[in-house]
Amino acid sequence: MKPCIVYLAQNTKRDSQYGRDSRSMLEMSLDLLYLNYNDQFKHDILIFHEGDFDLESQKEVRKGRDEIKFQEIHFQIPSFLKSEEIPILWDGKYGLGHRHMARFYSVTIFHILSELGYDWFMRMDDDSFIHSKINYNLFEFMDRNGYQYGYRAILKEPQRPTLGFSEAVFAYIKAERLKPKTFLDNFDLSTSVNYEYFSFKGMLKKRLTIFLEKLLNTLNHDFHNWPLPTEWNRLTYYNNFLITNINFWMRRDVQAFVGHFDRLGGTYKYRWTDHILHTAAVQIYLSEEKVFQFDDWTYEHATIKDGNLEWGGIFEGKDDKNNPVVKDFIKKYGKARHDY
Ligand SMILES: Nc1nc2c(ncn2[C@@H]2O[C@H](COP(=O)(O)OP(=O)(O)OP(=O)(O)O)[C@@H](O)[C@H]2O)c(=O)[nH]1
Ligand SMILES: [Mg+2]
Repeated sequence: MKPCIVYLAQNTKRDSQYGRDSRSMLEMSLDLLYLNYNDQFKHDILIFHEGDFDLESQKEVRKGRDEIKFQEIHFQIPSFLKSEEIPILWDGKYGLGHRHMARFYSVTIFHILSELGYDWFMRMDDDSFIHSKINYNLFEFMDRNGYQYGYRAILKEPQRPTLGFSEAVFAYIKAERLKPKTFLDNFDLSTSVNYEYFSFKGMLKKRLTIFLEKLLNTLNHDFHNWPLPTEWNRLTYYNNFLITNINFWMRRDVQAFVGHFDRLGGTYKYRWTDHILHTAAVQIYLSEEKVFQFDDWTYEHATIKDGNLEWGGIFEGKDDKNNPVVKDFIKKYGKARHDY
């Protein structure tokens, strides 16, 4: 087993997307990671950057911790997309850097790490903070239990950056005649707007139609489990912390799926981000028992704007009750927000 921990980082006191002090957050995230975990386990930590960490800054961040290695990368819009179709600012707000980051984590990272010889990785962002002591090796825990994808929290993604995504996934699974493992559980038939279910008659009609269509599906195509198309519930893995097996992502079928969505260009055109693609890929190709939610340790990932909690928050570990960090955070910003 050759695991690593990965950051994508920016050496700035004010990042262009959110105006945050990325450099200080990175150092704080690393200090907590070492204090609570990596002092014990000494995994390699790769910090990807776009050339803005010079040797002096690298030394300052590393602080003598030899496991930390800096890796320079350069982002560009892939040549198979037409750059004139891609908005410089998506919705007048999200710059290209944010979308490069999304492509990095949903497409390129697996190849880069695989070529470097790694078979597992854990993702941390500069605004990801582990607040509890973790006394077991996270990678060995995953491997020993047969898990391939681990996450810490679930996020209900807002509708705007998912428009068309689940339909595109549907198109793919139909054309490829796939039988998704759990992705389809996230389509709630009862919320369908195609039927007049406000009256008793309407409800009966709806149930009967669903039953008949399902029956027809089963009779005609017993290889699949496609439901009637309705709204996706948009529950996604909040993947600013994740831990996954790279061999899963390098599987031929998973690569075909990821490549298909990369070529569609939805990341750049519609801001279909890395966590919605991860969620779909994991839930199409991995059965439930291979996906694991950590809940024992306390994790913080919060988007704070003008002193207010916009998104995310602090997620208390069930084995770390009464951590003062949690109380202080909630007192200042309130409970975690992960539902739109
Ligand atoms: N080098 C580089 N890093 C980036 C860029 N955009 C984001 N990152 C880094 O990628 C990681 C994830 O970015 P975030 O801005 O936290 O994105 P996010 O988690 O989707 O957004 P929030 O949920 O609001 O935190 C962070 O460590 C960022 O510093 C970029 O344009 N260039
Ligand atoms: Mg973040």
